[in-house]
Amino acid sequence: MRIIGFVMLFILNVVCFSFAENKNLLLDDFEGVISGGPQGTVDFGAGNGASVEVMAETKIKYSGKQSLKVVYDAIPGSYMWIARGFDLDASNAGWLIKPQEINWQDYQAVSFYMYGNNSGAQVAFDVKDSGDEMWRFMFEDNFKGWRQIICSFSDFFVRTDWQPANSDKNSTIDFPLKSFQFEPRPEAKGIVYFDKVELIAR
Ligand SMILES: [Ca+2]
Ligand SMILES: [Ca+2]
Repeated sequence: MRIIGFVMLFILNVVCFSFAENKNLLLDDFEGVISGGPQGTVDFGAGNGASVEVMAETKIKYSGKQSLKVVYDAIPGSYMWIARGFDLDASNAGWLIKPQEINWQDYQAVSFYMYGNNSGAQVAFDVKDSGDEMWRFMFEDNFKGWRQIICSFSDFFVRTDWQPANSDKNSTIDFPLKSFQFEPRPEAKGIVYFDKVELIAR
């Protein structure tokens, strides 16, 4: 009985320990209607001659029923954005959870899955902080198929090429973050897919 009691205690400890560990938090899975415009679910657009279109993709997906397909053409000197989150021009682009309901101190990184096309394109992943300051993480489309891109909060840098007019420009990443956006940087053209955006636990 004593041994059984000891084993039970051991199991209980293991269970408690695993429950005590922080879990990753799903922010966005790009499910449901994918649409643009003021009532849209994605805030996207382009300038200086670039073009971008977004749609739901049900065949090439990482999780759930669909991924976000992005067809883009970034000519030299152009820019674009594909954003989800809060306080955007598209009123239905919010994540699965509100920024103020997240315990940000429990997380060290934001990650997403991209289906690469090995195009060599430089891709920016930006987040907007609570002071409307834009932070950037850069990576390259140098792989084929799905890959998880993990962006540690400490690896983001302040964008120096552009900031919103109301940005606090304090060079501090202020939580809660409000939105994220993808931008294939010029010069590049092709198709990429994004899926499963989550916060990575400490
Ligand atoms: Ca999905
Ligand atoms: Ca800031």
